[in-house]
Amino acid sequence: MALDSDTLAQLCETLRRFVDEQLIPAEAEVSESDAIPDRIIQQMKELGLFGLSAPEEFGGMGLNMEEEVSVMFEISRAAPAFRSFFATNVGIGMQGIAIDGTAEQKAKYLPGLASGDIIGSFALTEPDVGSDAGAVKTTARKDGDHYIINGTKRFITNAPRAGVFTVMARTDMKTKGASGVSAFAVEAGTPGLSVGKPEKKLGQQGAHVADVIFEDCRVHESTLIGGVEGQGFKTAMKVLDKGRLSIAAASVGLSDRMIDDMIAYAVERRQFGHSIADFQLVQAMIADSKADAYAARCMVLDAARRRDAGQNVSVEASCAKMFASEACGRIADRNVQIHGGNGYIREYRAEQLFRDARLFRIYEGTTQIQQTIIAKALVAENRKRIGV
Ligand code: COS
Repeated sequence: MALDSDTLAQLCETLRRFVDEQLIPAEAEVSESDAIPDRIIQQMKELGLFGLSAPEEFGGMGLNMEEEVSVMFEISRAAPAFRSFFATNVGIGMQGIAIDGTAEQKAKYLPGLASGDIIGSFALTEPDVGSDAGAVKTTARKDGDHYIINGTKRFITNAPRAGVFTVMARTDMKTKGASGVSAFAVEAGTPGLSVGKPEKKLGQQGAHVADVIFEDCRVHESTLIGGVEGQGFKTAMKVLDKGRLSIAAASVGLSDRMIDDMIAYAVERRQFGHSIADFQLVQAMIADSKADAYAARCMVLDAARRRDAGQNVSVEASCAKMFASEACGRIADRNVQIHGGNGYIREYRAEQLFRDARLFRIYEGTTQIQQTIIAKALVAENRKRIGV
């Protein structure tokens, strides 16, 4: 462990106060204005949130996975747009460089990513390439000691503010599959790289996604992550194994928050001469939510500990992401239900969190992709064992 248990407990306590005193009160403002206020971004930097997972030698906190998910449980009690603002630097926008980058690439980008002075984005998805991530159509053709990138990346979180993109592009045009894909660290402002308008979304206002367009974008071969062609898909999958645990932890944090909200409302709200918290049908929704959130928390912690112990956790990360995000969706729905008519009204947060939570079941791999990963791995393991 990078932190002793007292220091981790203190960090979590500080973040709990930050969430309760700063983030939750700002949710309505963020949702209405579709922007995170500068004062909050500054506080996030001061708290070290951008560098939670970056190695200490590059200015980060160097948290292991168990510590990182513990922090995510706390911070994710606030509306997910806040987490989204710094989480690409902790996860998918930074890990490609941190896991597979060359020493020069790490030295160049990790300090800025850890401090939050550079925002990192992960550019895998394309208009025609979503779940089938190995089918990347964006190309990077070798031209002397440069590559020329062409293609469009879609739904790229934090693209409008990114300083560096981890871009998956095909370097081997002879294969359509995953083995022909390479990863590049491409800086914003490189000629030929442009960012589209932020999309209007169902929820998570304040978190921005946009297209990233490459038109004859010329990058030096030193931008090839790890310096080896054909490794980009594997880099992306390693990044996503970790990212999925983080989304699972975010789902747990938001679940806990909504359980607090539903209980607070149920205790306060009176019908038929009683607080509705006294009615067993309402209690059933509270109890089911607690059991869902508790199970999800246990899964996330177990998978995180296994990862810290050096195990391959692709299956466990997918199980945790699938269960925790689906559980969060159920809890978001019950939260609206317990709030009754008020649950459908913007003034109460249940409506917003219901919309916000929906994305957890889609990004960083849909529930159906997690099912595929889990089943494929188990079937392959069985075949190997019996030798067929
Ligand atoms: N870690 C390291 N390597 C991995 C890996 C992982 N978690 N998962 C797969 N690989 C490797 C495989 O071992 C294989 O290597 P070899 O060719 O050397 O055997 C290679 O990558 C291709 O793997 P596979 O054949 O399983 O790839 P598929 O094309 O079948 O794709 C899925 C697998 C569907 C799981 C993948 O495309 C995926 O995760 N899709 C969802 C993408 C996603 O989450 N998008 C969200 C947007 S990003 S925010």
